[in-house]
Amino acid sequence: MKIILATTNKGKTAEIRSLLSGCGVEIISLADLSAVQLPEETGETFPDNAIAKARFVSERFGAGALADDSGLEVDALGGRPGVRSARYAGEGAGDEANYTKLLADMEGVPKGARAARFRCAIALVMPGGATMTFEGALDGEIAFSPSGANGFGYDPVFFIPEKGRTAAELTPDEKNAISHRGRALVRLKAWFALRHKLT
Ligand code: ITT
Repeated sequence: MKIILATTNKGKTAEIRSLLSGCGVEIISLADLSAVQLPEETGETFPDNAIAKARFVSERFGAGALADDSGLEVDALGGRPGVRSARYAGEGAGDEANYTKLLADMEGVPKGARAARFRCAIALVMPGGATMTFEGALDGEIAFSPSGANGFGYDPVFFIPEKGRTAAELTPDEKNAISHRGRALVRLKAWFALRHKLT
């Protein structure tokens, strides 16, 4: 079965391709097809946004498609930045601007009230429209200042109590083993593996 990945991000494509090897799926990157503009991420939830992107690509090419959406939810901020994580400090804002705004918004919030989680939703839309979503989360808390140089996004201010470090202080392998994206991908892989066994 051929599945188009609704991202032009080479890192994500390589990661998903290697994870799904042996499951009877051929992953095709959007970057290898004619240029398409993915729909704006206007949904209110991560699954909504992932489904919108996967459905768009599935209908456009008449094939199965996979898409993901992820972000950070902070309890003390009522779940923000949530689906607006990438543009929290404004359209086109960089990682540092986003986490600096987050730290400013969290000023005065004491340790013990700084719980947060990364969430990831992966949507699979089959030719004909059948749709499934797979989700993963990583619990942590917002640090008082950034530390660590690995990763991206909010990693330097996302402290993981079970590791005693921020996500930016983990190696890529350590992060992948516990991350929201890693966990959602494991669930997706289990579904493909079962399907492969049954067909
Ligand atoms: P796409 O082109 O694939 O949409 P993106 O950068 O928008 O790439 P996501 O939608 O997956 O990536 O993530 C949205 C934002 O959530 C991202 O810009 C980060 O700020 C934050 N985020 C998601 N996963 C993260 C992680 O593992 N570590 C740190 N920040 C993360």
